[in-house]
Amino acid sequence: MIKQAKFVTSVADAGKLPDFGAPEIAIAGRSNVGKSSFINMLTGQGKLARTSSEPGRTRLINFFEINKGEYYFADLPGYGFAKVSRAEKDKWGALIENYLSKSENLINVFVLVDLRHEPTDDDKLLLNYLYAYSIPFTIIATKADKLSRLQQGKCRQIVANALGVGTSDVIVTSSEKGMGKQEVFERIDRLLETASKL
Ligand SMILES: Nc1nc2c(ncn2[C@@H]2O[C@H](COP(=O)(O)OP(=O)(O)OP(=O)(O)O)[C@@H](O)[C@H]2O)c(=O)[nH]1
Ligand SMILES: [Mg+2]
Repeated sequence: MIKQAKFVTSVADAGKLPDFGAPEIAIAGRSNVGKSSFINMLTGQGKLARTSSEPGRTRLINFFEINKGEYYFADLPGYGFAKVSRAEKDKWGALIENYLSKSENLINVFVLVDLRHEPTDDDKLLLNYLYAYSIPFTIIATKADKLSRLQQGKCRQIVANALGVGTSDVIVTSSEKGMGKQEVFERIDRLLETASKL
């Protein structure tokens, strides 16, 4: 459960990462996949993380404090957006990579993928990176409301196969409908419990 949430700070430079001394969960995924909407759904604050119909809007890492510092969300810039320059892509890529490799408090990366589409090469690149650095992750499929119940099941399997995880490892969500919230909170509780024992 999230009782309190607030925006804390934005970071454009991985050399200036904040250290809150509390567990951090990063929200990663392609541009427009629904990262900011997902944070808004979980916190119950529709306008906490800025969302946009224009892809590629979140260009910074935005940090959100949850439950008065119990843990933090790091909303990462979306990757794989075609309409930005090579230089800008490299800059975002470096920011994300630096964050993932340097963050002291990162306990898990929520990798968001659109349930309707096969994961892209960029998604697989991110997962390979997480495997290589032994960073634990959770696969979250978004925008389930755009599919029928039957299609949701089929697509869940396609996503899981493409990413080399079990079907039950893919949490199906819809920020529009508040779907999957319970499962996500259970996951977060387990992650925090594990982190507290380290
Ligand atoms: N139908 C539906 N639309 C969604 C859902 N989640 C997000 N959207 C829409 O998808 C678009 C992008 O959502 P954002 O939350 O801004 O996506 P983002 O991943 O934060 O995007 P960047 O910050 O640009 O990387 C917006 O128009 C949202 O309203 C969902 O669960 N269902
Ligand atoms: Mg965003």
